[in-house]
Amino acid sequence: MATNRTFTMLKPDAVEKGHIGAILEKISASGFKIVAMKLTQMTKHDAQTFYAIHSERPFFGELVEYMTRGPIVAAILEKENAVDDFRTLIGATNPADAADGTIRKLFANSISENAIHGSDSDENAAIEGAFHFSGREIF
Ligand code: IDP
Ligand code: MG
Repeated sequence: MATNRTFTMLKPDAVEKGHIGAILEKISASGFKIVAMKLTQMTKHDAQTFYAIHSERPFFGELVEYMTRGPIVAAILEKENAVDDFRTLIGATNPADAADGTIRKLFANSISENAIHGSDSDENAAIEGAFHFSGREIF
């Protein structure tokens, strides 16, 4: 069943380059309401847990280093068909393959440092949102 929420992180490369404002503007202009948001920094344990599904992949160590090297913006977003529409808005994992106008096409440099995260299913949106936010912060 489709829900109306997804979870996102503006990743360390996007924050380092000063793109928080421009990316949030694009998210808002695309019809997403920000339900919860914070600037935070993931610990190594956080990143290993969040990306546990990729733990056997050759890039896992690089991914954990990248995601912990500086602040991120974590947010929960609301919109009809949120998960699928947000994946469309951010574009393909590799910015070289991302469609024109997508956030990764505009703000990402490489498949590893690709500016932004978007949940890939309703189930993962709920898990990832709960990972970063307590119920008190959301409601
Ligand atoms: P997604 O973020 O588009 O859902 P995933 O395949 O779930 O892509 O990968 C999670 C993250 O791991 C990517 O966003 C990217 O930061 C990193 N990553 C994915 N594939 C590679 C790769 O081949 N080399 C290096 N980093 C990668
Ligand atoms: Mg993914």
